[in-house]
Amino acid sequence: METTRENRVVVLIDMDCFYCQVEEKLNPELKGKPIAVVQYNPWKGGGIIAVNYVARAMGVTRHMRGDEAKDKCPEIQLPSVPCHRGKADITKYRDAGKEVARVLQRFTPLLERASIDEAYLDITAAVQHRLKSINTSAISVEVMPNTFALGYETLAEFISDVSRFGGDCMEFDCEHAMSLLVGAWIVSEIREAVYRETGYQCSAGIAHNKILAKLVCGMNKPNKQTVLPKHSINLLYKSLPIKKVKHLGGKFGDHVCQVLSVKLMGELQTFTERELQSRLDEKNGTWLYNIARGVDLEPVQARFNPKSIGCCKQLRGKSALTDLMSLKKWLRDLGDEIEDRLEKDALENNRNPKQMVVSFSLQLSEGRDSSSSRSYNFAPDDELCGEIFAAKALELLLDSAEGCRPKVIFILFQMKKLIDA
Ligand code: TTP
Ligand code: CA
Ligand code: CA
Repeated sequence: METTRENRVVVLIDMDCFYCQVEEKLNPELKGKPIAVVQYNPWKGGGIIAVNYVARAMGVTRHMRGDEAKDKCPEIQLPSVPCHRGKADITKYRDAGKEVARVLQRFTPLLERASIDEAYLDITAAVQHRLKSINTSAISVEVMPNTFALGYETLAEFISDVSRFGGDCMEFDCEHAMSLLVGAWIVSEIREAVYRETGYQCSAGIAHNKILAKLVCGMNKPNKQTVLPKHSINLLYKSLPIKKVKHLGGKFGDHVCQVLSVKLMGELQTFTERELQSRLDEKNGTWLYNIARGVDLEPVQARFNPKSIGCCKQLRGKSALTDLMSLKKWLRDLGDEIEDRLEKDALENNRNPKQMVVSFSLQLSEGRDSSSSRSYNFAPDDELCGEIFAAKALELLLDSAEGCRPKVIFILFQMKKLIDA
């Protein structure tokens, strides 16, 4: 098979109710019970950020307060995210995410971690290798439990379609569908290895590019995987809101919907590439034209470690910082947190940052905010410690506030250009 960028087998693995699974592993008594993980803020029992599937079945959802969850489900357990320096400390979840990624990494060098609990894998090479060594009649429902194919009632129907069409149908890219099936078989084995070695369950989406793999990953959960054959893309797009697609969830997506007066992915197919280019711009027009046809050429990047290390603090409403003392305190806390994480990163990955970017939002008057961002390149003799980070950040912040007394509502520290120490 040709390995063009159009015929890859790309997978998104996403952990099921991740923070809950981490808590259940640390405290096995929680297993099988309804649980939700809450964020530190004690108001009304804390904000829920993860809900396990037992609790979901009882009507508990993310964004409820802990107290509401208790109303819905009195026996629910609510472990909370630990707190350090006045903010959430997610070290244990981050470490668990890394533990999973280390297992995934064994199956392909093309692994791209996308968030704390997600990674893309390009397994095209592994699929081709297996296709050479097996008789395709070995592909059966039994070798890939909990697998679904979009557009089919059962996986067996998809398998039988793939064997029947044998490449004589225009719409049906049989060769690629076969690769996806073999991909699903391999992904079953990958997920099994993750479970065996870490105790965590995950779900997966299997398609020919990142955007589509991500779209179908969440369709069957937990502990399940979903294949998207190319010929089912239009079925998916018929009812899929544009805003659900990666890169279209934010302002750009709003702009697209407004300029073109559309809401669903399927509606985009009525526009020519030229039309899209003239209503948006050349680059975005082409990108949209392609994705409207299920084409996304972005490769899976081999990347285990994040490109930058950052931490932030929202200080909305009453917690907005108005005096220099409390501003200094928060900058120092964030600086110290970054120092800890950089130390860990230096130990694990032998990297040091060459640049620091500080972003912040200031409230100028009621309802009027301004955001800005300043960077500082470390000098060779700068010490990489919280005190220095905080001092530099304060300089940058005061400099951009131009003498007026700032009311700070958001601070973000990012360490960039992480290069071998
Ligand atoms: P998600 O993958 O969005 O959700 P999930 O893993 O809890 O559940 P699902 O089975 O539906 O995938 O997020 C991963 C973890 O990130 C989640 O367990 C908690 C954390 N998280 C937050 O801290 N804040 C948030 O707003 C979201 C969405 C997630
Ligand atoms: Ca998840
Ligand atoms: Ca996720």
